[in-house]
Amino acid sequence: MKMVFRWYGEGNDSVTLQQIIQIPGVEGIAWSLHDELPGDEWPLEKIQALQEQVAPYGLHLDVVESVNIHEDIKLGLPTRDGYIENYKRTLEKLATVGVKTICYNFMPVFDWVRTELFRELEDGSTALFFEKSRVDQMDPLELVRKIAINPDYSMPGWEPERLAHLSASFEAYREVTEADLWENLRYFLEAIIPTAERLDIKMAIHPDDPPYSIFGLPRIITTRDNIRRLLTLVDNPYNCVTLCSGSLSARPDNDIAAMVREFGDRIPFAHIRNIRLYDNGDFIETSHRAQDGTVDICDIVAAYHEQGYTGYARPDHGRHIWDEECRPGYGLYDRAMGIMYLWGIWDSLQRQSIGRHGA
Ligand code: DNO
Repeated sequence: MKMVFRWYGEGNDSVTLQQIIQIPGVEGIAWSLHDELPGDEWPLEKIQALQEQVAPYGLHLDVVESVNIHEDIKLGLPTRDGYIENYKRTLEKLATVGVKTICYNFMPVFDWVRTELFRELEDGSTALFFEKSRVDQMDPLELVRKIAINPDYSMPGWEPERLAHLSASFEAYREVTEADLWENLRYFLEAIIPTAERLDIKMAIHPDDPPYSIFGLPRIITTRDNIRRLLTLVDNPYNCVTLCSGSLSARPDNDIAAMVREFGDRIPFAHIRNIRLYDNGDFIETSHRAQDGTVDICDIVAAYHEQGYTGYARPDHGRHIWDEECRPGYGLYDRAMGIMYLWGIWDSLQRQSIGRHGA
């Protein structure tokens, strides 16, 4: 298991590279050029500038999270071919600094969705929260209208300055079904995977978060069956998945450890975090410790260990603790503790297996 830490870049992140190297066992950052828009071809100079900035810390740049996909590709519009060419050229440039894995997602309009970013837990810390009934009952266009009149109605991702873009996107997706989205994903993968293979870069799709349709938008990377379908859609070792335990666990029928055991070497990147899922479908993010949530982190790490996992892993969203001011879910303290928890499980499994083999 090769541990990395997500870093948003100087000026964009409250965490510094100096702090990251002080977390035991972290060898690289999961990074991106956050000011590039989906569909843009990334400038080599900017990639190299980041490389120079990070080099003194001895951290590698093997994992990019994310190179985002332009909506026209997800919508299957004729303009997609130009954006796919840009994507390929970006891959070529990333290969020059040694990138090995790219995390991306194929979620229409939104990336992860939450209803609150700072919901208080019993211990006074705060964390990202999803209130299912609120999202289920929401008519997205009605919400757009409401926020335009009164910004107090807005939710994360629904800020007043995004409203025009949101209503246009909902309009564009009105006729797009899950079957269409699968077809558009296939088209993208068929175009991109030969380039990725030649460059030795694994394309690792991130599951949808939460893993079901919301606001009437199709979502397809949601279950074990659908991940199986994704991997056979273009059956090539470079077509892979970022197995995100927290995202997938918002469905009680998703058994993450079983997925690790089944998908094995098609998981070049593991996001490991816990959530507490309630019976009504709401969920809140918790510490990484198994007992604090409903996700059996111990079994998940054991499943990776059984595989002799050599891919990349990172802790995922953390709580906001000790008065830290940070990007929602991306503070230093709770994620650093998460890493130590993951190493604790891993190292003791390692000791046991060495002991067993030695005996
Ligand atoms: C949430 C992340 C996601 C992920 C993208 C990948 O914090 O796990 O935003 O980076 O879905 O494209």
